[in-house]
Parts: sequence; structure tokens; C-alpha cells
Amino acid sequence: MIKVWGRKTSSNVQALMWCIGELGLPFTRYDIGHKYGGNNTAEFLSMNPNGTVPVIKDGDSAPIWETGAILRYLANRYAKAPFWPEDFVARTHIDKWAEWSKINIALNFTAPIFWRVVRTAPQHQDQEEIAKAIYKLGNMLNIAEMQLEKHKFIAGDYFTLADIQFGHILYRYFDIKINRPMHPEIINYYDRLTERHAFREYVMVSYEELRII
Ligand SMILES: N[C@@H](CCC(=O)N[C@@H](CS)C(=O)NCC(=O)O)C(=O)O
Repeated sequence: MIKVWGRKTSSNVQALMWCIGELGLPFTRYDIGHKYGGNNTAEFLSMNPNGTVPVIKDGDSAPIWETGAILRYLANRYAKAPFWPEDFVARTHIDKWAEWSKINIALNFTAPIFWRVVRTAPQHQDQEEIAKAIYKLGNMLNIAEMQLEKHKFIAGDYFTLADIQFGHILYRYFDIKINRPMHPEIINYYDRLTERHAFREYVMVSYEELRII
């Protein structure tokens, strides 16, 4: 049984839960972090000195933190091709897109855009900074758009671990009120993701509890 520490409104927890859902793994999840607290206790810090979520334990395993490492752990242990092939070259190309998505998409969206729009009171929102951040993310999304013109999924023709790292951001990206650049292939891709049960269950989650009004 996998134990997950992390609130369901955390985008990193959402990525991990989506992966657990896709792989059909049994789990118990504890609401930790943000309004639930619990991430600055000695007990939690002994699992993750960063005080961040998610953290998992798999059976008697030592605690694992860092979402990218958790996703790779789950894939290495429980997944198979095409989601996470054994062939290390094929796997590396999937990992390349997963890593790219974490650094260029998730990090350019969450704090610079999502926090500025949802986790900042409207009267304090800096529209110029938001527009600049959308432009910067848009340049990264142009690369994803080109990839999705050629392929059904972000790392190729099959759903893989890279789609978890790329796609989990898209619910919030398309849901918040911003002026988005045109990316028709990403919209088609996003529509395909919304047909996945685990995506709807663990990613398309209300973020209203995070909103500053
Ligand atoms: N690099 C870490 C970042 C973890 C992180 O920043 N988590 C956020 C939630 S997405 C957090 O714990 N925030 C504090 C809180 O929820 O109280 C990872 O990828 O897991």
C-alpha cells in the first residue's frame, strides 16, 4: 500500500495521484499542507526536511519526496511499456520530455501565472507581469505545439510518464481567466486528456480553497 502525504489541491500531488490512478495502484492519501498544515511538524520534517508535499512511502520504504523522483520510482517499480519502456534509450526520450515539462512548463506556470492570478488578491495583481509570464510560457508551449502537430502525446504516439508531467498543468492553465496564445494542438491534446478517468479524478480538482479574494 502506498501512503501519500499531500493535499489534493497541490499540483505536484495531482501529478503523482494521476500517475497512481493510471497505474491502478492502491493508496491512502493524507491532506497535508496549505490550509491543512501538518507539514512543519517534527514528524513530517523527519520525512521531508523541505516541509513540502508530496511525500510517499511504499510499504516499509524510506520516505520519497520530489515529484519527479516519485513519478520515476512508481514507473520503475510498477509501470511497463509504452508508459515507461525497459529499453533505456526509449525511456530516456520519455524522461527528456518529462524533465522538460517540469522545468519549462510547470515552473513557468505555477508561481509566475497561477499564483499571480489565483493566489493574489485582484487589487494586487500585476497585469504586466502576468502578461510577460504568459508570453514566456507561450514560447515554451510553442515547442509542445510543434511536437503535438506530429504526435498524439507529448513524447510520441503513446501516453507516457511525460504526459503526467506536461498534462497535469493544463487543467489550471485552461481554467483560469487569462488571455492565452493560440495552441490548437495543445487544446486537442488537453481534450483527449479530459477523457481519461484518472485525469478527471485527480487533476480536474477545484482550486477555490487556494484563491485569495
Ligand atoms: N520540488 C518539489 C516542490 C514541492 C512543493 O513546492 N510543493 C508545494 C505544493 S505543490 C508545497 O508543499 N507547498 C506548501 C504547502 O502546501 O503548504 C516537488 O517537485 O515535489
